[in-house]
Amino acid sequence: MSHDSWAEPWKIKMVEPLRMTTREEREAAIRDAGYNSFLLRSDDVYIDLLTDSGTSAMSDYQWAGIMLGDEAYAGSRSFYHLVDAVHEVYGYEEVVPTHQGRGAEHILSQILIEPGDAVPGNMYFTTTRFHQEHAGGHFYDVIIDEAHEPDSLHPFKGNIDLAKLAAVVEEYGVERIPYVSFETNVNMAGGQPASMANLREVYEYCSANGILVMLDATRALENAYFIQQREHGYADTPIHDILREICSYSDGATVSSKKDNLVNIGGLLLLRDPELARKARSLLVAFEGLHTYGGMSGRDMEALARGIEEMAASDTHVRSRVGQVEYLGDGLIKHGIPIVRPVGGHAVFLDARAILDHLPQEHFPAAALTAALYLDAGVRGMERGIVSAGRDKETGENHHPKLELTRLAIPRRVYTQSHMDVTIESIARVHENREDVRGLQFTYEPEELRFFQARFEPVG
Ligand code: PLI
Repeated sequence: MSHDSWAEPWKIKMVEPLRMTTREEREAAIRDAGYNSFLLRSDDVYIDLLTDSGTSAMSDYQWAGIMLGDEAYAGSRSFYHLVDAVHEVYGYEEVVPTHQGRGAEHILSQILIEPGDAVPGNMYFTTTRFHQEHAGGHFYDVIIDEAHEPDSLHPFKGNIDLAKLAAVVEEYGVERIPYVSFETNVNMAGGQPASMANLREVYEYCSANGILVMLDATRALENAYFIQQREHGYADTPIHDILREICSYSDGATVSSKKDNLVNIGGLLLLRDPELARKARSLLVAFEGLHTYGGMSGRDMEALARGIEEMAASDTHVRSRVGQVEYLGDGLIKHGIPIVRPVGGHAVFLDARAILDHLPQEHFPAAALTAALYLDAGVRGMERGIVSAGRDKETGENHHPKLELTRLAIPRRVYTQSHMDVTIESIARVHENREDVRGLQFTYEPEELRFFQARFEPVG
């Protein structure tokens, strides 16, 4: 069946009521949360766009799998179903299950990175860089310059700049580069894809130099969709085949299954080399769980196997998923609100630096905008700017990312078009009154991944 709309290829079978709050209640809630949206109670949130991670609605087929999950400690039938689904959809031979994405990042970093190594990657992700640095590595951003420009309409802002990569290789030598960390649909850049041509070129360069390429395939499905829409020669290729080709240009991948894979918990470390997989499993039993569950229950693995099958079974799912994100983004553009363009795959990113141009970056414009948005109508977003970027491990100075963004991430199969309309109206109101938004300052700054638990107060 073909139609022009991105309309959902599903209907609603069960609903979860939402609590509506008053402005006074929201004022108290955000103050109690130290102006950090991570510290709000979900009962105080109307439309929760904090993250698309672990917030998907599962299908009836997945929920049926929850009842059928095999809870055997070792050799669970659900694990073997998961292995089959990964072989079919991603194509990696070795499947190492983990409790979530950062579990896979931890194991991968520990088996490959030696202190003093360099790990080039296309923009950092918070937990990924944490584990690379925790293992003694030094992260180098080798994404193309356009990724740092909110207004650049480059269709593949997730691409790696080969000259930047070659410069790191030149400086360190191949023996000090355990792998290139290549994220699909780069989260911190605004949900921006890499092109197939770039994936292929990076893999060819690395293979020729004996350097591994490890994908962060957390949102590879959404990347595959953009390749189909934007890259010459892929318009008629099914998503399933594009996804397989993306993975073919890598030696392994980490996956947070809480995104593309349509489950609420789970992760994967996927490899080709059996020896590397042996090392991973050897650490897995200490940090995650036995190699046939890795921190997931049998029912989690059953739902995950089914989620992986379902996401790639037809092109309509991802089209509708990204279609809804684009609907929100296009609505904001129509109201003249500065956002990162092109609209990303999993979220719309408000350009807080442009919207609150009366605030210096030291007063955390993206965090302030996120709090102001919650106050207006109970819509919860997330800071993705200087607070998330944290401090340099060596100098202790704040990183100053060029992108100072408030992210509105859309859970999969959860909200309706009218929820998106309410969100657009609320942001337009906040934008109208943007002069009134005050900056924030820390009252508590955690040492690691500070954005999660930091507390603030208004400046002045
Ligand atoms: O939250 P985890 O541990 O399952 O996955 C960590 C993780 C790894 N890579 C990428 C690209 C992510 O986006 C990611 C988690 N993202 C979160 C929680 C988010 O809100 O975007």
